[in-house]
Amino acid sequence: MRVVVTGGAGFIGSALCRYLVAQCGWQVVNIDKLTYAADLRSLAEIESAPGYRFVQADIADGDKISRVLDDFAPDAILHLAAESHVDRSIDGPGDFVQTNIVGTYRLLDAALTYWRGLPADRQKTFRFHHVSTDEVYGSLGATGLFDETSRYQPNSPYAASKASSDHLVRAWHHTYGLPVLISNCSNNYGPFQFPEKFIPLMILNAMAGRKLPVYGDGKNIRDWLHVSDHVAALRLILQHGETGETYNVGGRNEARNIDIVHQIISHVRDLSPNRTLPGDDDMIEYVTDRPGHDQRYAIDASKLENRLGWQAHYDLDRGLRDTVVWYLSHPQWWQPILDRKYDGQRLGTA
Ligand code: NAD
Ligand code: TDX
Repeated sequence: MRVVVTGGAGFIGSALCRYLVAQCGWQVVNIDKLTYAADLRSLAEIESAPGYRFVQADIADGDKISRVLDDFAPDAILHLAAESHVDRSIDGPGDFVQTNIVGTYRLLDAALTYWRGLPADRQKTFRFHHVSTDEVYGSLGATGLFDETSRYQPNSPYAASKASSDHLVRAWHHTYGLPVLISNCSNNYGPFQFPEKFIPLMILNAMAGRKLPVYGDGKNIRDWLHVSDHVAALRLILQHGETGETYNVGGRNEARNIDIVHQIISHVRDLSPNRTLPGDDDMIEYVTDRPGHDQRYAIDASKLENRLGWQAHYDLDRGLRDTVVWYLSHPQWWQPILDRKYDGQRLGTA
């Protein structure tokens, strides 16, 4: 398989490129603009593999994207490039509208032109796979799960921009016949995640003796999916999913934020006994809640499990422990990220 991955220098995209090149032996061209969230060092394992190539480009640059498609002639596009952090979307929604909506539109446009130029047999097998989020469905109460028929009710600017991109992808299938797939997944975690996100931020703060900032009362619930389970699902959906369909991906690992924080502290204590940590309550700081903070996300992944035979391998406790081990043993990856300044400030000091 020859595939273009967009956003392949980000957290999930880099895991996907490593998996497809190193484990599946696929040819991959990674297109990424290299925003603050990108890190080419996450691709060191495959950077000199013959099947891998990196192109720096903005997905909104239709001409450049078209040149890559014509030159590489992929069998599929896996679209992951996005602005991905909810808090940033609240402070500055413009980049989210530009990349997640306008960028997806331009990418679809380039993909459609490319697809129309393919011979009939390759048109049939080509796929445009759009990677999206469970946040498009809004927030759940104490019970219930999101499935593929759940109503779209995005609450944050990020979620609204991803919902818009899902609708564009769907329309390009319905109107123009582009063979698309959409997957909506829950919160990912694992190695190489940028430390503005909840789990790596809490791990690094605990390791450094900094306060752990918990929004609101800490009782919001997320459904955690290990990134390696996610990339395996993406490959399965791409190869065996039905075009025009949506697949929800979730690890059946619901947890309250505050419980994750306690688990992380406990793993850090356990795995680095030479580090003296104060009691949990002295490490945790309850801070002002995120505006419009969704209460609960939870995914029903039975369509993917029953039709395509996917299973999550990680339970949350093992996944969290492995992730703490990874951050403890990779300061050379995260220290330069913490040392950089973002809009004049270091991460975690806002
Ligand atoms: P990330 O922020 O770590 O990486 C995003 C990547 O996209 C970066 O490398 C960035 O440089 C690139 N990018 C941004 N704008 C671009 C543009 N205009 N052109 C080209 N490249 C651009 O994000 P992630 O966590 O890896 O998420 C990947 C995808 O999965 C996103 O579409 C996100 O919405 C979706 N998703 C993420 C999660 C999660 O928990 N992380 C959950 C559900 C869905
Ligand atoms: O410092 C923090 N303190 C805190 O309590 C941060 C950064 C987060 N939180 C809370 C907010 C959420 O309830 O932790 C939870 C997880 O927060 P994030 O890591 O920001 O993730 P979330 O907002 O749930 O969105 C994530 O999952 C869906 C990804 O960032 C999105 O890209 C994805 O679509």
